[in-house]
Amino acid sequence: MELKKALRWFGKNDPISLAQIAQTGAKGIVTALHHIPNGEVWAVDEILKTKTNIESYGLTWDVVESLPVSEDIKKGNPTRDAIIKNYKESVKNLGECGITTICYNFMPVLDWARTSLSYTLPNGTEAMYYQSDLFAAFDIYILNRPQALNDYTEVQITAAEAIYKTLSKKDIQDIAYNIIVVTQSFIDGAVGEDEKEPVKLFLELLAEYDGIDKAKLRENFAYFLNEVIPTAEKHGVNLAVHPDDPPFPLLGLPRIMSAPEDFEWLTKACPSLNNGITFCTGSLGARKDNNLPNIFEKFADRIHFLHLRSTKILDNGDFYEAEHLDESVNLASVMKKIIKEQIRRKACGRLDYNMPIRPDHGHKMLDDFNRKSNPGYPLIGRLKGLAELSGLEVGMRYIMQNN
Ligand code: CS2
Ligand code: MN
Repeated sequence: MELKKALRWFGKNDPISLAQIAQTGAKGIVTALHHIPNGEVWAVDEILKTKTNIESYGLTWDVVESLPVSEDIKKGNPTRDAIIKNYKESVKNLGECGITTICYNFMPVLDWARTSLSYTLPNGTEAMYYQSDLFAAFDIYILNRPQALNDYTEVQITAAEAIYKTLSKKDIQDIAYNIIVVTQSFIDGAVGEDEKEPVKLFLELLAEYDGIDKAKLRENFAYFLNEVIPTAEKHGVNLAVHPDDPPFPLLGLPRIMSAPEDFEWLTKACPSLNNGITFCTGSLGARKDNNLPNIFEKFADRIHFLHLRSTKILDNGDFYEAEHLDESVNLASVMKKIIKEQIRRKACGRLDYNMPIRPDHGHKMLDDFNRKSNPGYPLIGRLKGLAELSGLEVGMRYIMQNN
């Protein structure tokens, strides 16, 4: 028995090809139908085209990441029922094509957010970085978000102002690009470069959440789950919500999948085991109070997909994406629990015992600097992560079997 190791592929527009991924040791692919607009049905023939293409490289399509949840569903707009109907249709079609794990998120407006996509580490590799004061400077002085000043302390505002004063025009463009364009286009699949007036557009998107607090967002999430999960159950599909990244509220937006109490809520809102979690150690690990091995253990039976990497949190709360096995996260302990859960599921006859894992992001390194890639998804950096995680798995399995 071996965990299903996978890499993400962004479809035909991904500068990294399936042929390259096939050489990394990955057996599975995590992808989406990026060419289909949010909210529309994924038809069986479209799903099969991608599936056949993946299989022609000796790989399998193990996970959909993501089947995006439209903003209208998150906001609870009257149009949501029609979009949810399409979502259910896509879930059914995927199930019928044998693709039974679907990752998605319920983060308003943003997906993951970083202030830098290319922070240079001492050995010359590049990582993604989140600097709180710079993020606040973006919010208060670049976006000029109307409510921003109410969301920070005096100390934070002073620090943000000091940083803002040091920024060049190019820095300002870069940070707006990193936060707005990259995360927005991640939601749609590929990173575009010709976004018009991103700040204005972004402020409009944020303003649509006026009056939607944590309780309201949870209510809208529960509505979605109770509509979609019965369809997932019927077609043998597991849904796996991705945690908030970073796991705290940003830009006045509520975030509701950040910590164990949120997963507790998720479980109660819709108890079915098909209502599951993507256990992303990198996202959850950006909060010191999230104990990853404990969280895994508590929600193990509904973890359907794993993103493994570590996050290094600095004393002031800033963080960066460290090497996959960096000691800041106890991935060895997590791996042990994953293997235990796999064995437990198999013993009780569950078909979904083989939870797919992927290394999530990777550092940019070596030949990655000569090749285009989506932010966070360089080839060599992820290959390194995958190789390290595979080694950890083999070693851990050996120790568990021989003790
Ligand atoms: C991913 C997320 O790149 C990443 O950090 O883990 O973008 C993830 O794909 C989405 O949140 C899932 O909907
Ligand atoms: Mn992740």
